[in-house]
Amino acid sequence: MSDIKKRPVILDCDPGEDDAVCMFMMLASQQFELLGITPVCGNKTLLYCEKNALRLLELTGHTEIPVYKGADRSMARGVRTAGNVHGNTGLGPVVLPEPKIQTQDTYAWEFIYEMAKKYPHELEILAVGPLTNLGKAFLLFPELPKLIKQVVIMGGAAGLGNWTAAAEFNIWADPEAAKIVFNAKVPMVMMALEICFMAYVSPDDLKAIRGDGTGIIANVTADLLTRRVDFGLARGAKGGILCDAVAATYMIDPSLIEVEEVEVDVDTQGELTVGKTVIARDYTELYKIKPNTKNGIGINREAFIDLLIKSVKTLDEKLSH
Ligand SMILES: [Ca+2]
Repeated sequence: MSDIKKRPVILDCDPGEDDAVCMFMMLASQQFELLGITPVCGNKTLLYCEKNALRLLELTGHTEIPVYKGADRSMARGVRTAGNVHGNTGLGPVVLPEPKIQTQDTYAWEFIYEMAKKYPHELEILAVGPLTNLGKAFLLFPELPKLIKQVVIMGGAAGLGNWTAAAEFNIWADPEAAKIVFNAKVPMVMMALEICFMAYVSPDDLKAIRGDGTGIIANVTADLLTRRVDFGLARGAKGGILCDAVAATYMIDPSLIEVEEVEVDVDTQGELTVGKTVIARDYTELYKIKPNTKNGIGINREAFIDLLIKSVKTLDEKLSH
């Protein structure tokens, strides 16, 4: 494996319970060189998201991966967070010690640009929070989009939103940034709400993730997911969703996810629809669409769960050595 060139990637996130699982999956995969993590204000304020990123790197023994200073508010709408959806700290019931490692002095958007110049046409960005850091990067460095291989996001919805009636949280939290990113002519891949609902975790999956209960990462992952599974079941679903892990799955093994080519733009003006990802398919009659995004429309759920379990086991095996 060592002589195979690794894929340079930056993880942009707002940890966040499902961000944590996404991070675990990326850290476990041997395919990537994780160049850095760029937290952003989202599920919680930046301070919490930043600390959680540092905590999760310490937990997994990956303190060599640098964390950069991200945006502490949206581009035009102040500080927007998900309140207590992810618990008081952002990691639900999981309590981790204060981090010893620290955030770098460099800003996220500068780091992204530097890495794009260092790895032109190779750098991939996995963005699973509001798109503020990327939006700023694209605004400040107009030549940046053409240097990036792809941006894979969790965000948006073809149909109903989960934060407002029309909008999914990540896009609602910074619609102006999302609009910049979708219009930047960079290859986009979107894992929206619909595919996240397909990729639910059942109570049996949760047991399998925890395994024999001796793995640190296995236990943390199961603890992060328990409330979500209970919440889903109480609402009549078959389990809980962990959105950001779906985007990590696309990065690791895109064959598990079916995509369609669509044109996506973001509404920043609507009275009721600010933050809605407006998706045009080929049956739009008024004009020929110009596809700018691959949108996930189907997932091999069993293989997704297997990949999740394998990732958790890999991290625990590394920790036990
Ligand atoms: Ca997230």
